[in-house]
Amino acid sequence: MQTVLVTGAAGDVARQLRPYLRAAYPSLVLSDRTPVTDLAPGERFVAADLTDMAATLAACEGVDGIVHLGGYSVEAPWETIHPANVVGCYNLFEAARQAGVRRVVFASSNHAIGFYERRRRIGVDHRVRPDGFYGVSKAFGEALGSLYADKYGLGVLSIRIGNVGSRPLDLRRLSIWLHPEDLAQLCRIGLEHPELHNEVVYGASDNARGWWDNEPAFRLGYAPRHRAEDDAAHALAEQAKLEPDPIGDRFQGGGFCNR
Ligand code: 15L
Repeated sequence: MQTVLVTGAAGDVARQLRPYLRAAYPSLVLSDRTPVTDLAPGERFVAADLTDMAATLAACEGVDGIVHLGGYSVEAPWETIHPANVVGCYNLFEAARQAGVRRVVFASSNHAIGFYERRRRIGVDHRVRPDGFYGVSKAFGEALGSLYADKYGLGVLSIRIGNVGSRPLDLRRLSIWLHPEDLAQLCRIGLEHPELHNEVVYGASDNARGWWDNEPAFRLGYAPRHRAEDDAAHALAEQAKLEPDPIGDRFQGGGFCNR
C-alpha cells in the first residue's frame, strides 16, 4: 500500500488522522472541496466535490487504497444529506472500482445504530437503527460497501466511528470515544489486512463504559492503545455542565435522536 487517498481531508477527523497515516504510507492524496493548505512532505491536494463523478474518478487515479471521510458529518435535512452522503458515497465506491483501487475504508458512524438504548450492548450484527438522515446515509454506505465487496471484490472496512478526539468530552463520549491513533490503527487494518473482504467494526478506543461488542475488530488484530477512563474526571465534569435531555440521555446517538 503506497498511495492512500483521504476524502474529506479538510475536515476535523482528517486533520487528527493525517499524522498517523503519514507515518505509515509514503504518499497521501488529500481530497476535499475546500483546499488543504498545510501539506506535509508526502501529501498532495486534489480538489474534488464527490457529487461530481469525473472529479471523484480523477482523485482515485493511481491510488491503492482510500479512507473515505468525505460527506456531511452531522444531522441535516435530506436535501443536504442526499447529495453529500448518498450520491457522493456511490460516486466514491464506483470511482474506486473503475480506477482499480484495492481497498476502501468507509467512515460509518455510531448514528447508524443511534436509536439503541444505552443500556443495550450491541454487536455489528444487530440491525441498524439510525437516529436521523445522517445515520441512514451511513447505513447506506455500509450496504454499498457490502455490494462492492461481494460483486466486484473490493476489500471494504466500515468503521462505525464513535467520537474522534484527543479525549472524551462528556458521559456519552466516555462510552464511544476514539483516539485518532486508534482510528489510524483501524484504517491500517482496513487497508492492509490480507484476509479482509467486507467487515463492519466499531470505532472505539479501550472504553470501560462502552456499549459495543467489537469482536470483529479484535479478530482482525485491533488492539486500542488509549483508555477513555483515564480522562473520566474531565468528561464527567463537562457532563455536569449540560442540561438533562430525556431523549438524548437515553439513546446511544445522544442529541441526534431528537434533532
Ligand atoms: C458523528 O458521526 C459526527 O460526525 C461527529 O460530529 C459527532 O457528532 C459524533 O458522531 C458523535 O456522535 O459524537
